[in-house]
Amino acid sequence: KNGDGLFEETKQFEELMMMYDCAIRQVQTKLEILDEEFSVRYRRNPISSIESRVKTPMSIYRKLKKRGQEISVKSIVRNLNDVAGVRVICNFIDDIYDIARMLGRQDDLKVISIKDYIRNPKENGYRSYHMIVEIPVYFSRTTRYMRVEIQIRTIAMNFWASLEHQIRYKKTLPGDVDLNAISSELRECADTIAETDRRMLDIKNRLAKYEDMEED
Ligand code: 0O2
Repeated sequence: KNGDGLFEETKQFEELMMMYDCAIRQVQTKLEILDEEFSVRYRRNPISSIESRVKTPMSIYRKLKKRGQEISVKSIVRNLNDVAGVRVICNFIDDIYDIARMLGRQDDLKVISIKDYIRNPKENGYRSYHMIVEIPVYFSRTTRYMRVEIQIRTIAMNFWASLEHQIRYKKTLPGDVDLNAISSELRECADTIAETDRRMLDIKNRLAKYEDMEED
């Protein structure tokens, strides 16, 4: 490409990243509104925290390259669903499904796909609820329908996924590190965490019944 072509592509890339950033902010606001309403209505917060990020140019490049896809602005829009990512950390498992249902009901948000790794955990023990959604973002001259990946998980699932992610992306581990042993131990931790999440939910539900009686 000549210099002008590169300039145009860079400008478009910069604009696209700005658009993904705006899409993230809209999804984040939707989530904050749901949490706020919940806290007034039920005196508790389903969302513990929200983390979001726009994928870095390097990691966009690596993903396209790995899949053998074209490296261009058009290709990013067409092929990647997770350039904009929002992670919602909930206290309890049923909060995850409540949030997912409430989001899915919103008229301006289109659910493109759902992967429920809580009902169907991955082989390694990974649990999380993934939604790819598309939302309109209104700019000065155009309306763009932007895709956002939303990962919803409990605090405990997030704790597990962070450590597993760190280990997975460690490029150089000393030769004497037994990866199989680590994997099976992680798997056990995932099961323990899932069991604990279920028990915590059960305790919460038992307490909620008691609170209802007090209010009556
Ligand atoms: P990174 O480095 O976190 O960005 P898709 O992205 O939908 O085209 P895929 O892989 O089928 O492709 O989607 P999936 O299964 O919904 O996973 C998307 C993201 O979920 C991953 O992004 C991770 O962030 C997270 N994830 C999925 N599986 C695991 C897992 O086993 N362990 C951990 N720690 N995270 C997981 P990336 O781009 O793969 O990685």
